[in-house]
Amino acid sequence: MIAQEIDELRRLLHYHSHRYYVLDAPEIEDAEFDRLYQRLVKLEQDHPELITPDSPTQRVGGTPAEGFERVAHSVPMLSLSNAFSAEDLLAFDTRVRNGLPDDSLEYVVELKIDGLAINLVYESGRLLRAATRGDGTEGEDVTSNVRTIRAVPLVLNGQVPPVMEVRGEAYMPRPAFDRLNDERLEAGEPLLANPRNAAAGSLRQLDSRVTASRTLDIFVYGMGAREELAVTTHEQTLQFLQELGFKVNPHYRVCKTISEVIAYCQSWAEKRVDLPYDIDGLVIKVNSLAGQRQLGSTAKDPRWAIAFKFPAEQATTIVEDIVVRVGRTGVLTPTAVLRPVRLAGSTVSRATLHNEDFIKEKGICIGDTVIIHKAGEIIPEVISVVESRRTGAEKSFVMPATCPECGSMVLRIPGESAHKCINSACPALLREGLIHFVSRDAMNIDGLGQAVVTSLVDSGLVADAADLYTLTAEQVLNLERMGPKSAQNLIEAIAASKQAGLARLLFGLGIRFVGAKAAATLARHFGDIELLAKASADELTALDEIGPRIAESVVESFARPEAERLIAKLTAAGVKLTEEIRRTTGILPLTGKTFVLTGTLPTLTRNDAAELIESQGGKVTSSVSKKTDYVVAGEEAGSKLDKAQKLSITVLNEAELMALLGTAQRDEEPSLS
Ligand code: 1X8
Repeated sequence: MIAQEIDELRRLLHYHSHRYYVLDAPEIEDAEFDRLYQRLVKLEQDHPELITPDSPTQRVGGTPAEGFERVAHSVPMLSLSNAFSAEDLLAFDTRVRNGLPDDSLEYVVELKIDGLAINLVYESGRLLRAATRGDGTEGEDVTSNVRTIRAVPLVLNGQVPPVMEVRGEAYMPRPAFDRLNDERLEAGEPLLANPRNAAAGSLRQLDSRVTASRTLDIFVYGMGAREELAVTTHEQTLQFLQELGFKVNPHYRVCKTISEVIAYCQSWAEKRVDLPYDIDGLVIKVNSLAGQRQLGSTAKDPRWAIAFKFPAEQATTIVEDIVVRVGRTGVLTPTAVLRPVRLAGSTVSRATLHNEDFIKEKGICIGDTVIIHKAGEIIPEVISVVESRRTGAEKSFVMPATCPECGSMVLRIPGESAHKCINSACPALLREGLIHFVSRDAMNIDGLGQAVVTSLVDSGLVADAADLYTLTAEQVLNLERMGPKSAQNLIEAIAASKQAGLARLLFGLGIRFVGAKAAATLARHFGDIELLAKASADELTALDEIGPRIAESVVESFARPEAERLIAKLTAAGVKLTEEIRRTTGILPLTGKTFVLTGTLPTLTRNDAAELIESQGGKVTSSVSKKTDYVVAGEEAGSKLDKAQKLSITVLNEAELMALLGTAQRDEEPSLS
């Protein structure tokens, strides 16, 4: 009687938890589910002899394990070979077609879940064991932890073979990951780098109660050991697994051509961000199981499947060394030398460590395993140290007390995290300054890479930026690894850069705080380096987007005697030190403004005034309306002035008009070149 009720409750709970956790389509209220669950708990408490391991109440074990036992997989869990491009997929298709000549080939394309591969062993339809992939032959027994994943059926539906191995990927959904990290932040615990690491950590808990408190999920995608089944394709395998009660990812597609496969893969590159879990690519498999058998496997991976990998945004690698570079301002920047690793589509071997504080904060040591990502577009950065990989052989980093370039003293700038070489003649300053001078947004000199700049500086041929312009092809040819053709090209590229103009030149000079934008503003306003060099800080700050910090730095830079010498040398070399005064947007200062002229102005004729206004983009109309911006009024202005006052439109006299034009006009003077 009691046994019957217990059976019925288990059947109901099994059914509803499948609806809830696997199908994401509950049929009953949570409260109703809880009521059934509590009833079962009660009955089992009263009749402990009736408790079975596959009861829904038995997902979470009571006592922590000592460690994880190693278990052998009866069929090895192979890895997959990788494809990083459409070409790689085409090559895969060619290999498959060579191995399966006369087949009507089909592929199944599935999402590649970024989690942990798990092998589930069922005996007579009951979950017997769950193991990690490990080295592919032998993994760790994580049964008690995997049992806490609600989407893992403890009992299978329907008729099943006596022994079955099911493979899938356990993962942590992104919302659960965010929640977990929020909690850890609150508790002052170190944050987890990504959902994958969080899932791995959760599954490696010795206390399954901790695992149970973490939301993990699973998608299954294949089988290891299997008895003879009626299925003949991979697609049928997926459907069969679904019928048994497993969670199969719904986004799989059967494709008849590799172009279709490629298009489907590419479509996920963008759609992936909308998924509530991370995928790191797609898996492409030959659909026919007979075809799979015919192709077989290499020692490492099956020939009938391949993983198409998205460019990774994060990667794990080892800090082999920490080197210090001196930048063009003399600031020492520590850089991690990494064991090369693929990241976001390229191979990365360095990451910036910014400064000493950053290294201390992250606790980065030489020899550490670290997780890196790409900050912005290009520069890789270290996110965190994988402390569990520490061996004790790691070495901590100390900022050098002397400059690695010139041996001068290094000082930490008070109030900043930067360390700086105190030698204003440090060769690094010249070299790095030149590298900046020739860079794309500055003088844009092709063929002047770091190596060439370094040899130019080391050989003494170039002691400042102006020296570049007196180089000859013969001198350049004498540098290492320079052929006659590239020497000639370089000289031509240098000559061409003479016309780059003041904005690029100013940016290239590397004046502190003067970025490309400020340089352009200054160049367009002053038009000539001589005028800029004479400008006061007040004149500079009067300009839009030029603050006191930039102004002071500009004034200070031009006050130095070296600046005067450099300008003289650049002038002598024929480098253009002017800029046409114009606006990048092509918009004139009075564009969009409407004027009405009325009365007699003291000196300007009406035509003159109109021409001046129009030359700066303004429009002159004859009647005053709400759309009028200014009314210019002279002697004997009549009704138009009255109307302007009624509509609260700004009224200008001639002097005020000239002032309005004047401020704008100064910007518009032709350049002095
Ligand atoms: C790994 C994964 C596979 C699939 C999905 N996610 C993965 N991480 C799949 O087949 N749908 S297959 C696989 C492997 O064989 N190493």
